[in-house]
Amino acid sequence: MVKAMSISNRILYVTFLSTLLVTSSFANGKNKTDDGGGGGEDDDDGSTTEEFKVPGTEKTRVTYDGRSLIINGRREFVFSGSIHYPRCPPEYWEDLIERAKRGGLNSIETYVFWNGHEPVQGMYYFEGDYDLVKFIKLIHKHKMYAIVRFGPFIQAEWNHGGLPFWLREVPGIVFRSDNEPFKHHMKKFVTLIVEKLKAENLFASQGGPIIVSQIENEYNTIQLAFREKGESYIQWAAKTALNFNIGIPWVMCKQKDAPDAIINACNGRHCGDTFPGPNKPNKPYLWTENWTAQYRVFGDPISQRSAEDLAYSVVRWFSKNGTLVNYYMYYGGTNYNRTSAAFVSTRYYDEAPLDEYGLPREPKYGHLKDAHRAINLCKRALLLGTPSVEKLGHGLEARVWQQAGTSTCAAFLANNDTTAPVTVHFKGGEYYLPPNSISVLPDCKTMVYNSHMITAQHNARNVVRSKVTDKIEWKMYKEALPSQFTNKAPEPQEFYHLTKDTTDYVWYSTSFVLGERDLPFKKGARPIVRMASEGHGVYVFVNGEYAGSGHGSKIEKNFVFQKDANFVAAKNTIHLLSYTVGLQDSGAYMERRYAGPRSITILGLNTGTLDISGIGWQTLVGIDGEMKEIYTEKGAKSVNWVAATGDKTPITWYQGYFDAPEGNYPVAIKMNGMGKGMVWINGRSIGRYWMSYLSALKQPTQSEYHIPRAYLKPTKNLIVVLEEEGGDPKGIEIVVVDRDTICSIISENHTPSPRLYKSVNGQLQAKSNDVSPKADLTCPNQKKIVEVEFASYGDPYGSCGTYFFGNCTSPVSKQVVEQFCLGKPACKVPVDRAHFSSQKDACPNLKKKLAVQVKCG
Ligand SMILES: *[C@@H]1O[C@H](CO)[C@@H](O)[C@H](O)[C@H]1NC(C)=O
Ligand SMILES: *[C@@H]1O[C@H](CO)[C@@H](O)[C@H](O)[C@H]1NC(C)=O
Ligand SMILES: *[C@@H]1O[C@H](CO)[C@@H](O)[C@H](O)[C@H]1NC(C)=O
Ligand SMILES: *[C@@H]1O[C@H](CO)[C@@H](O)[C@H](O)[C@H]1NC(C)=O
Ligand SMILES: *[C@@H]1O[C@H](CO)[C@@H](O)[C@H](O)[C@H]1NC(C)=O
Ligand SMILES: CC(=O)N[C@H]1CO[C@H](CO)[C@@H](O)[C@@H]1O
Repeated sequence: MVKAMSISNRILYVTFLSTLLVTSSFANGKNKTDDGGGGGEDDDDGSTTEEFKVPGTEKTRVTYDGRSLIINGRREFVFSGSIHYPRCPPEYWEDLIERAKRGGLNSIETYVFWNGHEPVQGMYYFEGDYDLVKFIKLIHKHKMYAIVRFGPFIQAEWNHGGLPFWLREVPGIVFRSDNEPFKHHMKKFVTLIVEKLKAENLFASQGGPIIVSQIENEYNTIQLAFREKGESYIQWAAKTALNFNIGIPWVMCKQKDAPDAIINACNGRHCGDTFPGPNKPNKPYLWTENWTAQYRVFGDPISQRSAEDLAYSVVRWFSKNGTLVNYYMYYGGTNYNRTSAAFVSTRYYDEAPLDEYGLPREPKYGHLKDAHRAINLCKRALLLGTPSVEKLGHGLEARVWQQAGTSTCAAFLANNDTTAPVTVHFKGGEYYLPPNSISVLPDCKTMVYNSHMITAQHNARNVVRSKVTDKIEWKMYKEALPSQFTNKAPEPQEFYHLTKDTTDYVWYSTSFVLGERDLPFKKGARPIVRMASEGHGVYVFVNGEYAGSGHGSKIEKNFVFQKDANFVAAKNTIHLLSYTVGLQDSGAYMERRYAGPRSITILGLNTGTLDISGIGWQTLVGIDGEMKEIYTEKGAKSVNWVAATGDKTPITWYQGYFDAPEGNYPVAIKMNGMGKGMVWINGRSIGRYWMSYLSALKQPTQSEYHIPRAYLKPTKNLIVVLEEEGGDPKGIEIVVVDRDTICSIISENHTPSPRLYKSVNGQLQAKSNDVSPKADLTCPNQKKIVEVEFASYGDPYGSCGTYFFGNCTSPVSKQVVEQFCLGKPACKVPVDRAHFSSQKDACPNLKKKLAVQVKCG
């Protein structure tokens, strides 16, 4: 519940409210319902705003001391999540912000994306996906705080780390170091953004939502490369930031020597255990990037960060003086068009609490929400008390926060051991701690949360072929090898210098004459074309025939292509279609990264190796279909499309039409049978796909690509696919995505849920007499439970979507769960022997677990 809103509403005050109102799905309109996962309860932490007041700070809207940020005179915890506006169409911003708020966040963090705002020097863009002001205003509308990281270097797996390409061409520039050209442009852009936000009164000092800003980003990682210029640059950056006088604190993450007034913040996975602390006693513990998973590059296998591990580190952080956490990412979204950095996949942090489609990924979303509740139940002890540490044994530790002279006491019991559960004794009580877990006792007695005992529901994502879009009639347009070029030089010219990052492609071509005596005499022996490239990939054609392809990787962009080909005793022509997949986003001297072919030789000739690197190379920037914009309705008319034959010719365009899939669920496209390229929907690029780059597990890194419903019309949507390698589009499927499979797995010795507690004047109170463990299930979107797909009371195992029976299961498991749940939008099934032991219990000594999987519909 929102409380104490007596202060004028220009002033921001946020408590951790959760309401019953939820938009039914990321992709649809206005229907409101509950998200499930135990949401919907009253999250009142019972603390009054009065008690967190800090004398004499009312005038400054946001300040800080060694304990916390002080916002409008009060100490606050900040639970923040990163959502990047250009990684999501604006149609969904509000849904995402609401969902983040329901996940227990009170703040949204974003970077500012310079190369989106100033793609051409002096030409600014703040509309559509780049409407930063609108995004911040929506955060304000939902009474949340905002953290803005100006960069302007942001890394973020974003093309060129957010720096515009034109910046590379400023004479004498060295990025992120002490030199006039860089400082001039950096200051100019940051000033522009600060002024823009100021003009809209968006800083907290003006009554707006922005409470913290950041200048630069993880600079310590490259500082040494610039020697004394690194030091003077960071001093200058600090001074520049402070001189804006925006009345809110500035941070620098991963900057251990952040100049004073600027707070050095931690980025990492386990800041509670790795952060050496602020560099001055009057700076609070802030955690600006807590990685909710790991971003992926093409070629990577699936990676996960478990909800348990994430919850452990967040609770640990707050138990060790932490007062602000930012989940990086809370919603990752999509790198549309050509916005991802080198080799980064289109899908970004899909493993975040809100998945790529904006659907809550359970149990991560619910379990973190519970962690926020549990921490808030300790708010008074944490913010008004003092800490002490008690060792309870090897790897066992109690951190206790007590307010002198009162009964206010909160404890955090950690078992930092990767192998064994332990029962610990603490203040006369006994507590079961699974390995690598931390428990929260808001009154130093009652355990309301343990990071490794999840009471929130789980869910599984279903990807279902759309019925409506079963068949797309594909037409194709094959690109011819170019014969007209725009540039000529002795050697192949540097790639980025040619493209200026307007396209992924450059054609390089040359020709040379071979005589009879050059070619091998041996029948069947063919000369080999060998090319060393600085990246990222190439398609090679010899005398009009496709010879093959090669590419580098995120780690090693350079590669060597080598393949035999059909050379003739006459004039031979080589065409190389060289490509890149985004600019690099990190490291020192980013302005000096190069790509493209470097040296080309013909091996296996009778007359020895022929070096053709310097014999004259013509170039053409971009490919024909792209230049003619044949991915738009209008541009499509400029070429001849014929029925697709499935003959797998490289550099072929495909087009077709489809109607919007049924229902309101998010939509994606599965690129089965395709190699590499890009997809456009009604003229808008949904990003690069790369199916042929397999991970070590022999799987594509990403097979499904998000099509925002906002890009779709009800009927006749134009889809255009550029296939570079030669794929066959007939395997492509349009799919709809849901998380209507929900689950719970819970044991007899689970902690109760923090949802069952509240704090009344700082005293912990159970909301009901019954706090025993229950499988707690709520369908998304007001749906009802239509089927119990799995139920076992005994020793089941597995995860949502794939549970298995163990050695002992109550024969009435399914029947009991059906009685509790079938036909209902939500249900709670007690993990109680009385319900499940209709007959004789076959395994009375077993600690029982209940696993339930149901389908909502
Ligand atoms: C919202 O719910 C109403 C009633 O259940 C339904 O008729 C309507 O189609 C729904 N609208 C959307 C956008 O889902
Ligand atoms: C937390 O802050 C207190 C008071 O400033 C300090 O004594 C203590 O060392 C800090 N704890 C950690 C884990 O840094
Ligand atoms: C666990 O404890 C060890 C030793 O005290 C410490 O070095 C490590 O950082 C801790 N790890 C975690 C994840 O808490
Ligand atoms: C995609 O990026 C190109 C530049 O790389 C730009 O010209 C184009 O407008 C972008 N298209 C969309 C739909 O954002
Ligand atoms: C079932 O029993 C077998 C043999 O006692 C044991 O190896 C196995 O781990 C048990 N399975 C489960 C799920 O407990
Ligand atoms: C290890 C890891 O995930 N690091 C990432 C943290 O987030 C920043 C975003 O700015 C990335 O650039 C890092 O690579």
